[in-house]
Amino acid sequence: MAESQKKYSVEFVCSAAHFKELPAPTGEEYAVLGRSNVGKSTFINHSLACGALARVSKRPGKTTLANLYRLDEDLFWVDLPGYGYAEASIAEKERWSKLIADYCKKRGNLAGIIWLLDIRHPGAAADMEANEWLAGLGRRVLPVLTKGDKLSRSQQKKQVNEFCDTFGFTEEPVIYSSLQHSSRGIFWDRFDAWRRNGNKC
Ligand SMILES: Nc1nc2c(ncn2[C@@H]2O[C@H](COP(=O)(O)OP(=O)(O)OP(=O)(O)O)[C@@H](O)[C@H]2O)c(=O)[nH]1
Ligand SMILES: [Mg+2]
Repeated sequence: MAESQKKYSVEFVCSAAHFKELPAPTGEEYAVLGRSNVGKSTFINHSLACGALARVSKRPGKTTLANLYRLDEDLFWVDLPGYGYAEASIAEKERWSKLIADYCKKRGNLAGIIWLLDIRHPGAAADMEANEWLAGLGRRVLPVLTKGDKLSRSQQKKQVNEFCDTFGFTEEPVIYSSLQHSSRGIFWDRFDAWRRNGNKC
């Protein structure tokens, strides 16, 4: 894919505060999961070159609903609220956790989880907890390290090794930066291969 080219014509489908509010599953769906403020919504906007479709904020806790996007007839992505945001009210945190857990466990057409991790913070407590939970879930997971532009090449390499050691990744995770056009092509090559691999099983 040419770096500047749009891969899909993305449209927003709907938002859900609770699992049962999601539309009936159709096609193949992928969730974008990660700690609050890791860059999930930014990643969606940038990788899909869809402007500011997903709402972004400097402050954590911006995405509070599951937002469903249609990429093409049979392909959907879901932007989820972040986990690990300590400042939200107890009630809100409980709703987010339940929405994430219900969605990841029960969604019938969930084909895989794109798991975003901040490249600067391998082994953050909330991610360690998520890692255990994901291992028990048995879904396919594609780890992506965000905010790559915050580190030099040599620091990136060091962090990638650290992530592989900490989480036992067998393949080096993709490094993403919403400030670098080249990230798009690198990510889509990996995603398409991962998707094809899953569809073979
Ligand atoms: N430098 C840099 N900043 C980024 C990158 N990705 C995201 N950010 C910034 O990180 C902040 C959080 O981004 P969001 O996309 O709102 O993060 P989120 O994970 O959706 O956050 P919640 O919805 O609150 O869970 C924003 O200020 C973004 O501009 C990146 O690749 N590089
Ligand atoms: Mg968000």
